[in-house]
Amino acid sequence: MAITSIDLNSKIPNNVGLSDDPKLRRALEKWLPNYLEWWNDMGPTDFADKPIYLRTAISVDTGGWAHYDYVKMPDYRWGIFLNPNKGEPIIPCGDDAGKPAWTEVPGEHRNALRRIIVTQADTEPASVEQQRLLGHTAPSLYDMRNLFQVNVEEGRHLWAMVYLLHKYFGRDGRDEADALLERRSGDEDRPRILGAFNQPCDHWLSFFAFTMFTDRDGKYQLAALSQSGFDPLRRTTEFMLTEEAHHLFVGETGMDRIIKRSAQLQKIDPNGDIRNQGGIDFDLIQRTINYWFSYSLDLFGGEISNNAADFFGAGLKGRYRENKFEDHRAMSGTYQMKVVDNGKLIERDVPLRNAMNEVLRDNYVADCERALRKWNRTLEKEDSKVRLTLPSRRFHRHQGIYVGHHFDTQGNLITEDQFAASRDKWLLRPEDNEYLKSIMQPVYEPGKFANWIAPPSRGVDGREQDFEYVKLR
Ligand code: BYC
Ligand code: FE
Ligand code: FE
Repeated sequence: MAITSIDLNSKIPNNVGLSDDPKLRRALEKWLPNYLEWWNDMGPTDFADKPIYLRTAISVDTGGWAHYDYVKMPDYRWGIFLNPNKGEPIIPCGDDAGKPAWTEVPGEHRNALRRIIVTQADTEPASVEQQRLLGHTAPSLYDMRNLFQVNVEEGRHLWAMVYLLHKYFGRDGRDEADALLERRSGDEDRPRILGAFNQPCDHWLSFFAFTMFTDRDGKYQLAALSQSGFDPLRRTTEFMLTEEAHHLFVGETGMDRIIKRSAQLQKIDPNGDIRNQGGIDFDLIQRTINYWFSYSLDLFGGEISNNAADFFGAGLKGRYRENKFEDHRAMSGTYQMKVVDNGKLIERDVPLRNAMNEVLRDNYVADCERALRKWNRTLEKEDSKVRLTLPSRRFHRHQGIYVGHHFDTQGNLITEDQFAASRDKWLLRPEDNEYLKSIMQPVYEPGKFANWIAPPSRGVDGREQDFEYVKLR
């Protein structure tokens, strides 16, 4: 069997030749019931017996990998898929740039590589846990279906990483794979690894902001790992990126639909009072943007980072589209960034390799700015004067060089007291959640949408908007 063709009859669908590796197959088949137990305990609540119109990966060809049909979530065919190799892969970056890529884990990079894979893996089940109650307040069957599509694919992303741990990291890898099912988002004693993945995501405004801003970190981290010298990691993250595009679509268009509807409700109301019409006011939308954008910026790690320099130098993690750069070693350049020095912001030159987290964050911020421009065009089209913005990247940070200092949303240094006094103006507050939960009543009739969100411009897989995306009866 060619390595690129998918074995769909296997208990675990795969294109990695599991049938030829009985030991690995047995280990993964032993992990499978534990995964399903985790899914039943911590995955979406209550909709396990409902057929959902989901896409499943059945091929790794760019054109035809997706197959759409009704599936009950626990029966989803979670599989292991690597993109095929085109030509002889090389190490894209770092000290060994240009040499043949590794098909086994190099001993000297074993710990670093395991850590990267475990960190990536941990985010996938975490997000499913954060979103587990949202089906109960879905604004439409279309949105409910998209939520569950994202959830099952995050589950598959966990499989993608667990495969690497089991195949390449022996006993340690198996232990890490087990631990991934034991940590819990938001748990005091055994939390998920990264900050954003322990924040609550209790309503759909946060769901759309999360898939917009936090899944987008996923895109850029996966893109950097798809420039890895470790060939299996590169090939698996390349395939994950094709699924990730849908998550970002859900987030960006979900926010856009809320913004559009809010502008319409503002026009309808005699006093321009959006809440009076049961909608989501723009200040609240702005606070949500500020909140999830700042937590997502943290996911890129410190601005000045030895880890980042080591990962790049070792060829484990490259830049976004590393192939577009001429110099893949990045030994000599510097990166200018603003640092706090003696109570003032000053420019400092940092060796380029140490600034690799910030370089990737730049790509991310530019992408978010593009989405904001799009949302503001929507406002313009609805004759609204409101404009939404991204806060400064220094605002409300919990990782990196700005921790311990306080900034306003423009990025100006302020005192702790000034920050505390404005906090409720800038960031989500408990009453926001109460209000949002009060308006988020489920809408389960095909083709109907909650009052606080505009319908999408088209359905899924060419279907109509009133298609029965989830069969609840
Ligand atoms: N929260 O040198 P530093 C996704 C830790 S999302 C808590 O500044 P480094 C998805 C760090 O671990 C993509 N801790 O950072 C999205 C280190 O700990 P130790 C996930 C944090 O190492 C939505 C210390 O601080 N993929 O796929 O250069 C839904 C100093 O570290 C945080 C990856 O993350 C934080 N935010 O970079 C579903 C890729 N940030 O050594 C899925 C793999 C840093 O002191 N991970 N720390 O114990 C990495 O490449 C790196 O670990 C990071 C951090 C970029 C995350
Ligand atoms: Fe993912
Ligand atoms: Fe995702």
